[in-house]
Amino acid sequence: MEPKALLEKSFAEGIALTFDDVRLRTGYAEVMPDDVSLSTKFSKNVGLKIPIVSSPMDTVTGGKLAIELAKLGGIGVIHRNLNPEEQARQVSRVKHHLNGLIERPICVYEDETIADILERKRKKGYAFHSFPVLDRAGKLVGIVTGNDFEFCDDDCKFVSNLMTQKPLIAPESTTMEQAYEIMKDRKKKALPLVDFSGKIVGMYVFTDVRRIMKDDAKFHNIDSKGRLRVGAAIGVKEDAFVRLKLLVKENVDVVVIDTAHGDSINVLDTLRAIKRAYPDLDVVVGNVSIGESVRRLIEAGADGIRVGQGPGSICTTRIIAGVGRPQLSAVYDCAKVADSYGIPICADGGLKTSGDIPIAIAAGAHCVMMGSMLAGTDETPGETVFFKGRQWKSYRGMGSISAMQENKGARERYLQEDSTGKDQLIPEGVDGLVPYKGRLSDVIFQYVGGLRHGMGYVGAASIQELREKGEFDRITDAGKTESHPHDINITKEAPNYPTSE
Ligand code: CPR
Repeated sequence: MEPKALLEKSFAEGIALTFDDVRLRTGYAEVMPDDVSLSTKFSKNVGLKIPIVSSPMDTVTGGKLAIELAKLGGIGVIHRNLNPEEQARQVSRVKHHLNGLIERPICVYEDETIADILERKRKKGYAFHSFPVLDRAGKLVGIVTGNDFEFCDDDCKFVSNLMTQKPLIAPESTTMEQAYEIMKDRKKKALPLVDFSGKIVGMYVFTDVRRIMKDDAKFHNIDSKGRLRVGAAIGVKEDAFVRLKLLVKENVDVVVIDTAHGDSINVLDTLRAIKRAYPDLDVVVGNVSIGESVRRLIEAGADGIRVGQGPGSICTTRIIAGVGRPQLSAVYDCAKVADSYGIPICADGGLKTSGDIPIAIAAGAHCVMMGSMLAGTDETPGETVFFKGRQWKSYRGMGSISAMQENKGARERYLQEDSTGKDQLIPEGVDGLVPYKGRLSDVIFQYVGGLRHGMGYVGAASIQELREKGEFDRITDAGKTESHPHDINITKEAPNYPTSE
């Protein structure tokens, strides 16, 4: 990245700037907003189709939001205010969401009774109804589906009496697209795949395949096996390794060592130990705001850097501890160091509108992490509440008093893991409500649209070009007032401009 005149000058004067201090200059453009490329990276080996990552916060990223965000091209980082098993389960939900092929289908034997199968279904909590039927030599001999169970008047009957014999099958190499056409054509709900010896080696189920085929897959952020990408937050020391064992088993794409002060001995030691134990797993580390911290983390093995100390909308760190660095200068300082190692920077926190995304990128970020801008959507955990005539959803800092009281992980993030009582805790964030925002896809559409327009104005055809070409003007209070709508009573709320709180 070339030096940025304004940010260099402000550094020299000892002044740190943030989003509202600047606006991007326009530049000669040969590219139209619709034609810009938004692909980028979250970490060395984990790509993104849009530069948006969701915060690992318990009011933002669970499995549901992570699925939707990855389908839109970004990535969600599952929070760690839940036990390791539950967190791994959420990761598994994301990884299996597009899994059209069931690699190891649950089978039944032809000499079992219907009662046996129903009992097993109940005990194991299977929510599906189609089972391939095997003989005791393990060969596929039939299939039973929901209809067979529904119309069965005697549970003592053997599976072999009810099953469809010689079911429709397909070879091992059948793709999901081919399976969809075959099942549609033959009106079959399931399609077992068999190898040359007649052994079952997989199965497609029509309802799953149809759901996947209907989604617009070209926007999906997927791994090399076609599964949605997902990240997960971990702590330091023992917490990290307990979680990692389960997360890696579920094929998590990237983990984020999630701490308020990333440049500290426990984080560095944990990072080195993770890279020794899991050399192929990408690890994003933070949070930091100083170039020298980035150097230490990268030298210790970091594959991505999370920048932001105190910009978060729910954060009180700068007020409580007097510490932190306005976000634009933090991103720039960190990016300069990270660039020399080829490691991506994620600008975490403090974004308020879509216009802050191109600003963060022009300052050096490869992607942005959002909490409040995604909070309040349908896909975030929690219910909507009705208050003062409108709908809201809760949003809270991970170091807020309630989050820390509820969970050790949140206390650990703020180095207070052994304190539990309200009187012993020093919160660095607040609890609150944000306006209900509707569907994540609508919200992301506006954010991505704003970014595209920004790139069009700058004349940047890619994220890297925006990082290179983006230059800033410092603005004054008058400039800021001028930037917002003024001298008008707004009568219609725009979908991308917050008018009421
Ligand atoms: P916003 O997008 O809401 O401005 O910021 C979200 C980011 O704030 C998170 O990704 C996280 O890094 C940070 N964060 C979350 N809880 C926090 C508390 Cl209690 N204190 C300081 N920073 C916090």
